Amino acid sequence: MAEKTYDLSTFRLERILNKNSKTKTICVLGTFPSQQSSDTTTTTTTEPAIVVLEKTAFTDHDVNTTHNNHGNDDYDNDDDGSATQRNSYFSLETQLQNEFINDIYGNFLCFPLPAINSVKLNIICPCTEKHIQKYTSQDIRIVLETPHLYNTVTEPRLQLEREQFTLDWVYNILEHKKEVDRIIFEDPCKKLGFILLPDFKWDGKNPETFYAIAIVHQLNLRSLRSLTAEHLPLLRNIQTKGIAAIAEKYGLDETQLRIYVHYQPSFYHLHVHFTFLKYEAPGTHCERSHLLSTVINNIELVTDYYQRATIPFTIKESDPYYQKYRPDADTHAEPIAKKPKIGAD
Ligand code: M7G
Repeated sequence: MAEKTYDLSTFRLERILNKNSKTKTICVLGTFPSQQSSDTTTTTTTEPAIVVLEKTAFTDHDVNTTHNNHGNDDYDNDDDGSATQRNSYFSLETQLQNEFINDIYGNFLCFPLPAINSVKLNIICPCTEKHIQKYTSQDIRIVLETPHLYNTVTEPRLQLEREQFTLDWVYNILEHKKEVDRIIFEDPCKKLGFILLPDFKWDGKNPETFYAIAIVHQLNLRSLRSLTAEHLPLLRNIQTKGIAAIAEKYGLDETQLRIYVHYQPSFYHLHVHFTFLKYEAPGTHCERSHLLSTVINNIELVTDYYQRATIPFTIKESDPYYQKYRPDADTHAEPIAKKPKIGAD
């Protein structure tokens, strides 16, 4: 199948779903035209799309001034000896618009070269109602998922195909159909193996915002709730080999990495997040992220820890399932026989 291409000028905005001045992101809903061909005719329809724009973080290279010492040279010599055009804010080509200068204080707008002025852009097309919910700014609530709630509310929900995000992108990666050239490391073992690759959210370049995910080859592991002592070798393998691969390729030490799983995840195929510790990646708050080292330790101490634990997670107020997780919902009632006896000898 031919690779999809997008022409941003054909996008039609429907509404802004979310924007954040701190993370400098904006997320919009709209449509792209789509051509459908039959044997005789070609019709143009539209497909709903979410577009996420994010201003990228500065890199050390952006503020390089070494070329300024070489007079009129138009090119810098990179470490590998190749010549690249200057791409720093401090270059002749950068335009400065003077807002005001007051004594020692200057205020400007700066228009740098396009090469260092890129914006990261993610497209989800065609998107579903569930994607729209995920990307829409909404009030969230924290709920406590007991094992009983997991079995009676979460698990049945996961069984309903339509409630889940499709995992096709995951299988495309595991089957080497997509993102093959982006793979950082692969252990092909069906039981202990995984693929480590840059996350969708990372531009793949700036180490300050490093973000990779390890996707397990085992197909039956959904989330934290699936993990028992049987999976300790898999988890330790991801930890050890993931850390080694990242050190080799990106020069990041294990003490500079935040390695964790989300609960609840958006995608119910077990994967582990690796992010640069100094980077406040989305989803690193304590109500969602569980450090892999803690997960391993909890299971070492109690083999069925994640089947017995009450695990918090956040849910959007507008989510139809929110009411089922509320403390006053009758779905909380544990079968009497299973209730622990408090104070029993
Ligand atoms: P999650 O904890 O299930 O959900 O993590 P979250 O998105 O709410 O954090 C799934 C991770 O997979 C996220 O960090 C996504 O950015 C990443 N991801 C999602 N998709 C659709 C892709 C993809 O197509 N390719 C890659 N490389 N990463 C993806």
